[in-house]
Amino acid sequence: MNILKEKLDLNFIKKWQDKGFETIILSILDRRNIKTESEVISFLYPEFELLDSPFLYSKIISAYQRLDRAIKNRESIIIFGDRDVDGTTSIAILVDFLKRFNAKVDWELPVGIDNYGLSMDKVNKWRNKYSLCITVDCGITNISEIKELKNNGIDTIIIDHHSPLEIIPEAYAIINPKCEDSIDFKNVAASGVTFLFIFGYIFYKSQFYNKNILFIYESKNSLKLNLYRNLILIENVEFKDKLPSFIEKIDFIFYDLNNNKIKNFILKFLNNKKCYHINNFDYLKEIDVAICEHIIFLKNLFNLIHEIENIKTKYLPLTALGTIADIMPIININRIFVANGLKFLNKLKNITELCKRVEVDCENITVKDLSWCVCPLLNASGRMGDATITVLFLMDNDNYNFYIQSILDNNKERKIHEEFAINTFKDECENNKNFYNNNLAFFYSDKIHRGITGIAAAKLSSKTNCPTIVAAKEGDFFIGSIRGKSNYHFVEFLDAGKEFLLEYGGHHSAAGFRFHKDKLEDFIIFLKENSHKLNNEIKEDDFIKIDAEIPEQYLNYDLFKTIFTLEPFGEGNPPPILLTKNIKINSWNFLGKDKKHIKIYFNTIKEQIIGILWNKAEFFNSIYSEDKRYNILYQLELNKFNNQVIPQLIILDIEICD
Ligand SMILES: [Mn+2]
Repeated sequence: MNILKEKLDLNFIKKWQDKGFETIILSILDRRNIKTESEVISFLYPEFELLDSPFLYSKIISAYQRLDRAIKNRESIIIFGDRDVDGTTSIAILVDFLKRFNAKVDWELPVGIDNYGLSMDKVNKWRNKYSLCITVDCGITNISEIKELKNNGIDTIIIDHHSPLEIIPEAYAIINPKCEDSIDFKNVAASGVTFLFIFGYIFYKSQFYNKNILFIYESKNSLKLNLYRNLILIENVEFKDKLPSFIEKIDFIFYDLNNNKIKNFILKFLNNKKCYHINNFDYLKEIDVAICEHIIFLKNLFNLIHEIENIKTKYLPLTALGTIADIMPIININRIFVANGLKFLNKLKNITELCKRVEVDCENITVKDLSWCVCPLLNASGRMGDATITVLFLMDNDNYNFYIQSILDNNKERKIHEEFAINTFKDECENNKNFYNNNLAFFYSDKIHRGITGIAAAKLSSKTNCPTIVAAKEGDFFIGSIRGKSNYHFVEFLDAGKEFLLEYGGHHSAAGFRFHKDKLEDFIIFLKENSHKLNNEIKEDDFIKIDAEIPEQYLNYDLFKTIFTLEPFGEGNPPPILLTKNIKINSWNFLGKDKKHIKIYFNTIKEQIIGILWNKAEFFNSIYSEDKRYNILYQLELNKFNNQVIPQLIILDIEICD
């Protein structure tokens, strides 16, 4: 067992233990480098209030001003998005939201053989019809189309999360974390950027926009004065004997003061201002770190802006879907989107019903349920040619049954195409990857559907055990996807072929591309020359980093409860890898019809716990001996089966303890 157990920072552990946090949770956070007060709190309490202020986006106010003008003058607005889950949820959020403000809004997305992003065809069609265009999940690379829109008298607001090229489009405003120096965390899906956009607009329309708000509270026998403007903490000072100069320009005051003398003094000084007494949230107050006061203040402020609760329930579930589907890491603000989105998901009748149809329980839904069962359904219509139905479904909470039927029909069709593609290639896996030094596989055909290249590549990669490319030839072009496990970024990999790729993009382990049929030879040569970059072989000295060692007496059902407070798990936040030494096996049996897996019953002091060892029956047989004790490396899983939830260990490795 090649493991690495990193040393713990005992000062860190001690500090938070004193505040009542569990040691095991703290060990995991420490080893995952979640250390500062705000990182720890935002991880353990992914509260809505910890979202970035939308006003950190430098062009957002001019975007709001332009949008306001369009709404006021009854201008026709066109919203243009993308056909995948991130694109369709972004459209649904923005269109539904703007309709509440009586905006005159139409929307479109690429259908059929349309390429990703804006096109000159669209631009020409929109002339004389619209005066404002808002792109979501695309736009940042549409330099000439946006210039042409401008020439035609159409302003463009770009809401995107893709990386900009060297040239930035001549848009009216660009809202994109990858174009902002002041935004540290840039790995946000378009649905997340769209949510921040509408959230900021609600604040922009409220009485608190551009106002100076003072938040006064007592902490450790001192008095803290925080100045906020547009949800950004501008200044924070400790009160000694003199009030800070910014006191002169305060518009609103929120206070939490117990000492009457101080209270009277301060409130007298500020007597002509509007004051609100703070309601405390005890679970936060008790922790006693500054970031919790920030959350408490914003909770009180947001209580006065009623629309905020509405947009949370209505749009956070869609934001979560876009975030998960685009494989964003579920850390930082994505964790806030996903944790809260999952919480409100069962409030949306359309999505609840769709989940029901595929036997997913909306009450205890996980990221895995969404990415394995729900996202493929939402993608199916786009893959089969037209994602219009997906957007209509996402926006509709009354007549969703009709849309669900179409979605399920499209999904059926998608599966047929997918199976056809997999059957076409599955017997060639070994030969094919041999051709690329076993570092990758490339399959192409003019008989497969362009919409399923991604799923087919993902499924084939589990047979090839290497990054796998599937491309469909359609007309004069090859359109394809690359999927699979690699330490190398797929977009970076495709970068090397940019001379003949007409289009490419995506994420670390999922990317797509398009090239002209005459370039097939070049593409194959490019793959051969670059395949070594994708070499995944685990080196002898590679080890698995463990998150915590669990002594046998703590390996019980309470441990599951503790560990699952770190949910939602997913990309960027995997279930912790745990180690328990010197444990006894009570009994075991084979699982599966070809006896490839093993189910093990461990005897711990308190409970009998089930462990599953996938695909390693042979290995297990070779080491098992009745009188021995074992060291195990595992993750915890709640196995939902027949309306029962069975806690079990997924065994990653096992060895005899000596
Ligand atoms: Mn996207």
